[in-house]
Amino acid sequence: MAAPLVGEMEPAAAESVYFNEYPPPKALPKHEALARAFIQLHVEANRRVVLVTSGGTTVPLEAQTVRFIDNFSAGTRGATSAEYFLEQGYAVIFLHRQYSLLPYSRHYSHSTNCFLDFMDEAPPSADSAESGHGSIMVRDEYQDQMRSVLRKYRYAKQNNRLLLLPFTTVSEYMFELRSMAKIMRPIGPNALFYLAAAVSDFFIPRSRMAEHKIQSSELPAHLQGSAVGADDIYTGENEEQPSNRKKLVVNLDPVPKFLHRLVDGWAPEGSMVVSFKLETDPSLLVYKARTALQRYSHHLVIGNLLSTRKWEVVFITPDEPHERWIRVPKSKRSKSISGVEDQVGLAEAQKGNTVPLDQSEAEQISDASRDGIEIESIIIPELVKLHTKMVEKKTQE
Ligand code: 9Z3
Repeated sequence: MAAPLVGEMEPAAAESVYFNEYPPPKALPKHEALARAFIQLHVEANRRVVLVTSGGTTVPLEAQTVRFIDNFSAGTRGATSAEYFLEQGYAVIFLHRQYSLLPYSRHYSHSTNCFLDFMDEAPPSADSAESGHGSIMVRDEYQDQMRSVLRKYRYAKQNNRLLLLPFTTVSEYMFELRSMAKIMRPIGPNALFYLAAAVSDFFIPRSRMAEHKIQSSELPAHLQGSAVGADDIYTGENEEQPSNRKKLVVNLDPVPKFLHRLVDGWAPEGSMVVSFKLETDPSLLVYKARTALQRYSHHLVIGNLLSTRKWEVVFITPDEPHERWIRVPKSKRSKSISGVEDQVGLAEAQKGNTVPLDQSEAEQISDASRDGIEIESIIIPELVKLHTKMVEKKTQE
């Protein structure tokens, strides 16, 4: 009988197999020390702490990695949500894919919002006459927005409210998640897990991974050895029109689902765990989100479709109303190049469960952003209400 795949084992057994197979990330001891100090500070202040995971994960094809599989996530959901959690008084551990979007700097990074477009060179003043250069300044039309972002950023930094921890591969993500959850134990019910990272579902186990760069052409016999075996590269013999070009066939295993272990083992007693479910097919979203909630027995699944994720999400909860849609009102939707507005509403199973936004709330929110409302500005306050309820229940027990 073939040995079970790690993704098919009991959660605790899968944990030890998986974590024994990989070396922990080099940065882990440093991250753990930073997180311990961060948690200590916020336990003393009796402050709530949220672990936000954000961005994609890579799946290396080689141990000395030249090539990897990746996914679309830029970390917008995570970085934006972190800002709204900070606004709600939470301290945030931001476990993110390296080089994905970060809270606050996201407003001025990457090519869509390049920081250089916000700046200008002032004409030379009397003081700068010698050099002939004016100082660099923020353009008039961006002053207010940038001041507001800068103040919030500096507040978070100076008051130790935000801890940024990067990862790259799916296994680094797993190690970091496990460590952070355990380190957060002293926080108890004040801890919240907000798992927005797009974690790869498939990977190559370490035992089957090529050590060196996979070769695209045959090596002479005396150089063959540690490279990927001939079985993994085939020449297309069974094709109708055989080609001479090499193909690479990649055989991936399912990544073990560690949400069970997070909920039942790693996370603090009484803490709240929120996972995300991403689908592209509207007819599957609610079903898959409900199934995830039943399977892992946690507290909330936030479902979203790739094409409408900036305008609507669904809260799937164990308690009434079970399915609750959160939507940005049509007039306040931001523009999105990849989004498909026609698909808003298609995934709703039980019509009429949308959270109404009262007018003043909507106006307040829209002032904060030039391009319409960010859906996270609605998601986070709604989620904080649920967390508050849980915390209150736990403290009464
Ligand atoms: C999400 O569903 C996030 O909302 C997005 C955010 C990744 C869609 P962006 O970074 O996108 O703002 O561009 N995250 C979770 C996706 C995921 O991998 N969920 C797992 C699944 O669906 C469960 S943990 O099976």
